[in-house]
Amino acid sequence: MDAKIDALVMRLHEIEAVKFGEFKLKSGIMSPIYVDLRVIVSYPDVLTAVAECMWETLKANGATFDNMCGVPYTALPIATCMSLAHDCPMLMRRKEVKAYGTKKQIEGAFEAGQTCLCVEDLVTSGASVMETVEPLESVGLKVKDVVVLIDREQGGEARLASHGLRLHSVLPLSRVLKTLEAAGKMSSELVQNVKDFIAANQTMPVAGAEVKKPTRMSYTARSELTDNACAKQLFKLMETKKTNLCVAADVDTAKELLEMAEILGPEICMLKTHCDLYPDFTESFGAQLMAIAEKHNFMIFEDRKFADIGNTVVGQYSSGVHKIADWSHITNAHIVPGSGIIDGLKSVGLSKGRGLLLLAEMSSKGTMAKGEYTEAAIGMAAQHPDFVMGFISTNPKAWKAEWSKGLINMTPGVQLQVGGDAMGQQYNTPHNVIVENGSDVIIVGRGIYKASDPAAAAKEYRAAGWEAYQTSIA
Ligand code: S5P
Repeated sequence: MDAKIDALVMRLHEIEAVKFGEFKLKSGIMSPIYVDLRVIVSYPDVLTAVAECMWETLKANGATFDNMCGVPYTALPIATCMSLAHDCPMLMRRKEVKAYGTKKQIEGAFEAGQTCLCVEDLVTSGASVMETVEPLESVGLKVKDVVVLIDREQGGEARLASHGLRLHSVLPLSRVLKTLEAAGKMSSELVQNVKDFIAANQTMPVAGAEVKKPTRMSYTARSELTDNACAKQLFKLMETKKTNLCVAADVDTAKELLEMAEILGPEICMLKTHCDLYPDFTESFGAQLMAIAEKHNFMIFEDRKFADIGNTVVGQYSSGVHKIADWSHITNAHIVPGSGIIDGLKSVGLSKGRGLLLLAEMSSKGTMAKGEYTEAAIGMAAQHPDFVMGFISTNPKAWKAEWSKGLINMTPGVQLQVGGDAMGQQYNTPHNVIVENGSDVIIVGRGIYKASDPAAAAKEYRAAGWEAYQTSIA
């Protein structure tokens, strides 16, 4: 089996299903490793070997099951090969079933109570496996075992174990590295580089790591501590809807924004807009977006980043082309002009029940918003508890100055992997943002709206953000 697995690793490298270098992932993050197993369908010898190694791993580990179901799409041909070679019935999960559709989510012949094996090509956090396990369980099937070809060793096994699932992997990523290094395909420096990347991108706390005592108050408890109407509504909404995900839908047109709002509405607590991006902005935009927000129960945050003197921002907030105060529950401001900017915005927004976020820190490399500047923002927020609802921040847990627990922290620069883009944006994971850095809301842009399936990506971020909140709650 060992020689067979080594040979498979070499073939995967040859056909570039596993590549090393500097890869810009679709999400914008730079990664030293790229695994794309979709290509194996074009190499029948590889597909056969993958299916055989997965089957042998299952049998060696004593897994038993009545039927199997692949996670769409890459694992479908793998499951089909195993099914045919070993005469084991297969089921299929439909990926595109709408909540209101009449089509079945699980296709095939089965009986409730049977045990179904879940087949996946690659596991990172375990979130996409859960998207197949949940519908299988909802039709009465039992899922005990999950088999994958490659485990990226980023926390997927622990996450699946927390749902009572046993992960069988043919190739933990460290095994891939070991084989390729021994064959002279990777330098020891490159191996270390990949190991560092994996260590920095854990999606679950690493076993054996020191477990920090939870310190967080629940969102519900904090809704009692704020004077601001928007903050109260948002804290309660997050708890009841079970989401702390804000999507930054930086799409090109108002039309696309409204479409995204409809699609992502069920997953989010807030939608962040940049209305000056839309060439097709019209007077009716606000009313249309408000109707969608009401329907799906989320709040609107126009990320205007006001930065002028009080007198000027009054007009910028209330009138002009965009009339932001009429439709956006929340907006934000830099404190660079001094607290007069808050007075100006408050004179427009307070009577409308709006909330203001101060930019206390920023996610971009080289930001000047740190140290004394951040402390000044905390001080200004304390002067306006009725209107200032919280901060844009990146590491509120490390702040020296005290801030009221009624103030809410929202963090941009979030993706499922640590990294950055070519223009200074820096990304952190939902777990780090919420648990390690003490923020409340994850703001995710390209990680969701650039994904091939934004709704599925939003589900994944929502689950990661909520899981992080729950692990940190007192
Ligand atoms: O410090 C900040 C503050 C904000 S509001 N850094 C940010 O990136 N943002 C916004 O968050 C930014 O304008 C964009 O809309 C979003 C991040 O998008 P992403 O595509 O990088 O996730």
